[in-house]
Parts: sequence; structure tokens; C-alpha cells
Amino acid sequence: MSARNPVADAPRDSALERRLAAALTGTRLGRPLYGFQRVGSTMDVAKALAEEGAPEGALVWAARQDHGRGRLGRVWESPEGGAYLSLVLRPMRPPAEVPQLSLVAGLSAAEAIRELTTLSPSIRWPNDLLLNGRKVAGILIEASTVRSEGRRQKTEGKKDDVPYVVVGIGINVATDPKDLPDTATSLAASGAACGPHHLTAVLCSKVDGWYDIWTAKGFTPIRESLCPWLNLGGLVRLTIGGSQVEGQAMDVDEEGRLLVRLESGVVKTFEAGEVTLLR
Ligand code: BT5
Repeated sequence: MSARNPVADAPRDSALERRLAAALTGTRLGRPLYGFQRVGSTMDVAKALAEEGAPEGALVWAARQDHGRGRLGRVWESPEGGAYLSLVLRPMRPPAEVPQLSLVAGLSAAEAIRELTTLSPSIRWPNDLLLNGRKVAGILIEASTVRSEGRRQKTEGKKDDVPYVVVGIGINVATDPKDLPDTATSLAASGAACGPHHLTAVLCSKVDGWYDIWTAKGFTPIRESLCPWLNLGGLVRLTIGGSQVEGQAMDVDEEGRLLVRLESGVVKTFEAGEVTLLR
């Protein structure tokens, strides 16, 4: 692959790549590694690489992003001080199971943060990590739905399996809160000092471990480890399409869906959507 990625339109930083690679020795993920001081979005670079045939484990990392994105076209502010990364995975699973990877990544990120800082973030289903009610990290899953004939020959798996998934993770590590939305915080602002490269390495090794478990045994073991991190029992407001519902978050089921007891007493299952904790 070329040193200049066409989508990134930015030079790779070999010194940064060496530092990251040195931190990433203990994990299968993170190879090959593409490091940038600045990029539009690591998601776009990773997707382009995946389309070119990058293997599972390819990692795109940036010290800042000019067009970082969240879900549904929202902006992910990506100033200096954060860790912005996208991992290429090729899970050979049906599209319906792909959203579970958001919870696999969230659990991994929560564990990595706790291991390095002793801070204990909560996980807000399906993709936020919070410290004291403020968002410290976000996860974005984007999957390819198109499997070309050429790619089918190169990869195993069933006809309908997704050819690749890009797992995007943004963590506010040493970010100055004034560069972040009011609803956000950073690890440093919460009193924790930890380096973004070291955090990335621990995060990748956690994702590696939980992803292996998910691949071998499905979502059940993830669910068991995830539940203590979730704010179950709390009031939630979900936005689905244009409408909002409120209720009490009860549980996450065996498929990774959220169970909410609505004000009427009816328990409803939500596949995807937006959960906003009521203050
Ligand atoms: C997310 O979306 O939380 C997913 C964020 C994923 C970011 C990573 S960084 C590496 C990779 N490359 C990318 O371009 N993206 C991924 P969502 O749930 O839609 O939340 C977006 C909302 O979070 C925004 O509307 C803001 O309210 C808030 N927000 C924006 N930037 C933030 C930040 N740096 N920290 C905390 N909250 C932020």
C-alpha cells in the first residue's frame, strides 16, 4: 500500500507509526498500521483500505480529525489530545449481528480506561462512555453491505455475511474540555494521566480478546460482562426516527437489544436508536 492514502490525502507519519507499533506488541489487532497527525476521518481511510483488501486488524489512527463523525451524520469533535482510531474487522457474520460490535467495543474501551486510569466509566447503550454524566468516548460501527464477486472468492463465510466492519472509537484522552461540547469531558479533566498510544494498545488488546469471544461464543458472554457497566434501572429517553419515548432501562437481551419499561408498564425492545439519560 502506498505511503499516501488517496482518501486521507495526508502523509502517514512514520515516527508516530513506530511509537504506536512499539506500544501494540501484545495484540493481533493493529497490523497493518496507518498513523496520521491529521486526517479527515479515520473511518473513510479505513473503509478505503478495507475496500482495497486490507486484512482484519488493520488500524487507522489519527492525532486529530478535521471531519470526525458520529452516528446519523453528527459531528465528532476531534481536537488535539484525543485518540481517534478505526479498526477493520472481517467477522463473517450476518448484518443483524453487527450492531453488537458497538457493545463489544464499548466494553473493551471501558475496561481499558479502568485498567489504565482506575476511572470507571459507565456505558450508555449502544455507543457512549460517560464519566460523571459527561461523554468521554464514542463508538461508531460502519459495515459494508456489498460483497463483490472478487471479494467473495478471497474471504470465507456465508453469502450474506458482511464483508467488513469498521469499528471507530474516539476517546477524549488529554483533550482540553474547552475544545469539546459542553456535554463532554476528557480523562485528563477527570484527573487521569494516560498516554493516547498506551491507551490505544490496551484498547486493541481488549477488543482482540472480546472480539474472539464474540466470534466463538456469540453475544451471551459479552452481555454478562457488559451489564455491570450499564446504567440499568435509570431513566432513559429514546429517540427513534422523529419520535421520543421515555422509560426505565431494564436490561440488554441476548441479541444486544435494549429492554425499556415504558410509562404504560409495557416492556419494549429497541434494536437501535438513541438513548439519552434524563437528568
Ligand atoms: C458517537 O456518535 O459517539 C460516535 C463517535 C465516533 C468517533 C470516532 S473517532 C474515530 C472514528 N472516526 C470518525 O470520524 N468517527 C469515529 P454519536 O452517538 O452520534 O454522538 C455524537 C454526539 O456526541 C455529538 O452530536 C455531540 O453531542 C457529542 N460529541 C461530539 N464530539 C464529542 C467529543 N469529542 N466528546 C464527547 N462528545 C462529543
